[in-house]
Amino acid sequence: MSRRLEFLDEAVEDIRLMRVRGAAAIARYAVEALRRLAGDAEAYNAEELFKLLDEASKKLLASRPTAVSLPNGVRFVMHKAKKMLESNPSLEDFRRGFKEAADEFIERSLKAVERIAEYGSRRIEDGDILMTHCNSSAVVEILKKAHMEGKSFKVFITETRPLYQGRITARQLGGEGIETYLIVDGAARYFMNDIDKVIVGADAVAVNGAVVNKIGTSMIALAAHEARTQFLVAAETFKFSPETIIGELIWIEERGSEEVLPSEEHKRIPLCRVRNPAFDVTPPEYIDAIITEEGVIPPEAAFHIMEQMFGNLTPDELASYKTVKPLEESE
Ligand code: RI2
Repeated sequence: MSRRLEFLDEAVEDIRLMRVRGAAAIARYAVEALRRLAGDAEAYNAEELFKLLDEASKKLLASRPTAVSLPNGVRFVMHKAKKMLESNPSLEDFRRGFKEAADEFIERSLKAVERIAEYGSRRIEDGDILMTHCNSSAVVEILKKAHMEGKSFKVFITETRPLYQGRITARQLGGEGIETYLIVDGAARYFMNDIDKVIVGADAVAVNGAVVNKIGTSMIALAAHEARTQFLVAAETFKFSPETIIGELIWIEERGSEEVLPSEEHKRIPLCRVRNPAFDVTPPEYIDAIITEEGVIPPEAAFHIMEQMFGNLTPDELASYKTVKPLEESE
């Protein structure tokens, strides 16, 4: 196997095994991997390099299926690459152009989170008791900004089984001097009457405004709805899924059973299968607002955001560079 493919396989494995995780982070990581390939790969001409990038894109898209930021990131650079090819560029110009496109995506992604922090922090009030689920960089940045602005608030964090990303959130917020309570996922409703606002991240937003996020999010949204607690989602516009406009569904990743039950113990329990979906879907009627870098919108406005972002793409282009069925699905 060539060095180029080894490097790519490592990037795919980093995402698949969640050594790199979080919807925004995996998109930037995949685009960074393509950028590196565009710089390093041996090719005779731009067309050959495009083919290598295209193959690599497909491998990266097979790493994790749900976070739509990943295909949107890949689509962003690959469509620019395709456009460049039309003018028969030299290999060097193509390499340079591709690297610029990758830098543009990464910069936009980071800027979007900054803007979201700005808008989102305005929704946090002094004295608020908040709740969050899993670990979202967009949510953490909102809370850091509100804290820097001198607002005082506390955050309930669900531990987020099976992988306990809630602990990462607690560490990050605690490191900033923000007071937190770590609770088991099942305690979300128990505390909901004390909560002013729930704020979570997103892996994908569908055309009807439904939000795909870490498993358990929809139960928390349901409890928030029942208690009339505000439910906010922080999502960059590249988490919006253009494929859903043309009727495609968002794949819900189902991960291995050992994340839930170690295999040694599993062997000792007869007739027990483990199901481990990583995400669920929160319907738009449980969501008060989605905080994007374009503004704070009602979920019903998702279509307009998509029109703005992807309106220039043909259905074929929308259908290209999709995530694909996971490499490994548990029974
Ligand atoms: P940011 C995470 O998925 C969580 O579901 C989190 O809410 C979402 O990505 C968004 O994260 P995972 O990678 O992009 O832990 O806001 O499965 O960082």
